[in-house]
Amino acid sequence: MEKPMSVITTERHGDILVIISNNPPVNALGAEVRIGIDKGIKEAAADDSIKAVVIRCDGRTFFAGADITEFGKPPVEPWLPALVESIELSEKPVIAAVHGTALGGGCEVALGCHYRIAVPSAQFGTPEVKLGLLPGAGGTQRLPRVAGVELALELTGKGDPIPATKAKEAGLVDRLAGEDSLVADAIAFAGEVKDVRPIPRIRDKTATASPELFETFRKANAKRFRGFDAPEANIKCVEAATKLPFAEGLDFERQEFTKLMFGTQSAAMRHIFFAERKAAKIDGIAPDIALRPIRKVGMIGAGTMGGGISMNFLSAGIPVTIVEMKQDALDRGTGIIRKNYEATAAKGRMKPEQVEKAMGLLTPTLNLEDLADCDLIIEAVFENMDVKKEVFGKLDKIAKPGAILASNTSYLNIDEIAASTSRPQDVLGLHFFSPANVMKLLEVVRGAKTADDVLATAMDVAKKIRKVAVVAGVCDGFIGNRMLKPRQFEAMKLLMEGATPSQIDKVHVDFGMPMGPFQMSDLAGVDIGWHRDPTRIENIRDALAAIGRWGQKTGKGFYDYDEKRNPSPSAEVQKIIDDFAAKSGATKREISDEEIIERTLYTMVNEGALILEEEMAQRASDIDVVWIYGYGWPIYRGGPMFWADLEGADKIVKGLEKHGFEVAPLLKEKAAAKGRFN
Ligand code: 3H9
Repeated sequence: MEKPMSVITTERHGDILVIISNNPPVNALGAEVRIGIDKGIKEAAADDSIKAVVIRCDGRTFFAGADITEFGKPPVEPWLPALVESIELSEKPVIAAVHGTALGGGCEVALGCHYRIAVPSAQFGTPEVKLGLLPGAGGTQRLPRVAGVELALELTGKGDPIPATKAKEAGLVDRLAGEDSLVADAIAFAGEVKDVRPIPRIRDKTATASPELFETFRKANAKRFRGFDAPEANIKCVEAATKLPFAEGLDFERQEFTKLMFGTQSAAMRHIFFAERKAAKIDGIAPDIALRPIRKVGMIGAGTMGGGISMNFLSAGIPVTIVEMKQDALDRGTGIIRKNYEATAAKGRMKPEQVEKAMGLLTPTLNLEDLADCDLIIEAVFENMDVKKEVFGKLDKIAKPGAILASNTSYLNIDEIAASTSRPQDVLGLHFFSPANVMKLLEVVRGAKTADDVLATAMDVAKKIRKVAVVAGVCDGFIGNRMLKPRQFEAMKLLMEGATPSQIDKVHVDFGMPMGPFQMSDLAGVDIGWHRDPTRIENIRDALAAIGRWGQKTGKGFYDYDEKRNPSPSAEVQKIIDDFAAKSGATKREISDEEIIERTLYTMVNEGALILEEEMAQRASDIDVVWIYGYGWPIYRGGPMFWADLEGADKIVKGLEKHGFEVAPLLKEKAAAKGRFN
């Protein structure tokens, strides 16, 4: 987007000076903006004919925060905290006129103002915690003083915004403007308050709370905050607002902010913020390429995946025709979709009429020909190449010209599938992750012949259904599952050499993963991919599956489970492991946690390097996005390739070589050049 000539302009409306920011796309508070506002405030102070000031933004939003691209670069004055301070200390009333999203530093600018007026659709929030930070321009000190300690904890600790209507109830907003008359209403408001003295400043208020409030908040969110540094820093700062005078509170906030800003967690989370946005861009394809319209979607298969995938489109208001082979499977599938929606409604996250609206967009059928008018058809049938080829062969005859044909395969060759049609340019992979209506990741698999506009349309559709999409090339398991393989393989080998499932899982959970490889197996089903022949026992998994240890669903897998699904180590499993180890001649030994990291996580990085070398991912940050949004890699470690940069490529190479792994040339190159992936 082109920058306007001057990002800050001023206008006079009688004795009111209006400072206007126009810094697309989101009015981030970069140096030019800060300098301009500062100048405007000084201009008002120096001019006796000005009685009050309004600060507002052009474009789609009020300031969406500090300019994150400036972080880590040499600071340019005025720094945001100083600017907020100079607004607050202005001897002429300053009014913030808010539309869109007043986020982070933007919210803090509004808090520095003496009055806040907002359109009802505006949102207020301090999402810094999601970047591993805290509102460092006085937000942690002013929010509790104006909106109460409880709300300040929610806003800063969790980072989710609140609507202007709620902000008004909390005292954060003084007045709601008409949706289309913000500027006029703000100027009128300024006229009303221009002579009011003393000028109301948030710094003059006090924040009080019972001491238990903080502990209760910590406890209630312990699971969500596990491993993260920023939530605790936010809590401590809000607590400081209740104990320290304002100026000392600001000092405390500054110290905590600086610690976070120069720590690795925030660097990782900022990396992911930009990585997620970069992932949407396809190298070599013009961003303005004409897209194919997607007005109607066809879904083949009403099982868990098909149903979940359909829900994404229904929720986005896009009609879906869903096909099954048998009536009972169709009824079961549509029944589950309804049940899922009703469960969401029961939790208050959807209105009953929205459930009906979504269900009204669903057309169940047993007839594949009913997909003839669909713009995008997604296949989610049994994971078998012959079955997929047959389906695509049929689709080729049914689908209208230009329809996009997608497979939800998680590892099969898209080019081979595409070759069973006469239109391989219209074919690609859309690999959703289970549960498909919940998981944010979508791997968009680009076949050798996939047309540019087909790929670009798929990326656009992904955004419409609120997925984070990453382009992957055709290879076994694409990006995510391909990297999972060495991890699973090594985890099994480690069992034979003396590690236990709980030791390996603990290392992964301590690292920040939601669960370890064996906990994941038990959740997904130990029998997944099993050949279903109880007499053929080739590995530990076969042995467990053969005796019904299928995981949580049968009450036992790698672990034993009680009625509440609490796991405990199993003597039966240990015996199976020991028997296999004895048969293979492996000598058992003490396995260190370090070795588990080297063999299960360094091997993933190694595979990631191969993926980059083979150009199966566009960039290292795309791999990070896959692992954050598809597999629960802790966001504060920035994804496997970002983490590799933190560990250092040379350390990873040494770790891999120690255990005899073949190291990817790209990884070796990085190690030799002390280079980074990101
Ligand atoms: C902070 O304020 C610290 C202070 O407390 C203390 C300082 C001392 N800076 O998301 P979109 C870019 S920390 C720079 O696709 P949407 C973004 O990269 C900040 N760039 O749009 C993208 O670029 P591109 C606290 C930014 O409509 C383009 O804008 N604030 C910033 O889906 C469009 O973004 C936040 O954390 C930024 N602050 O969503 C808010 N924000 O086109 C972060 C965006 O090249 N921002 N960009 O890919 C957001 O949450 C969303 O962008 C927003 C719009 C909801 C505003």
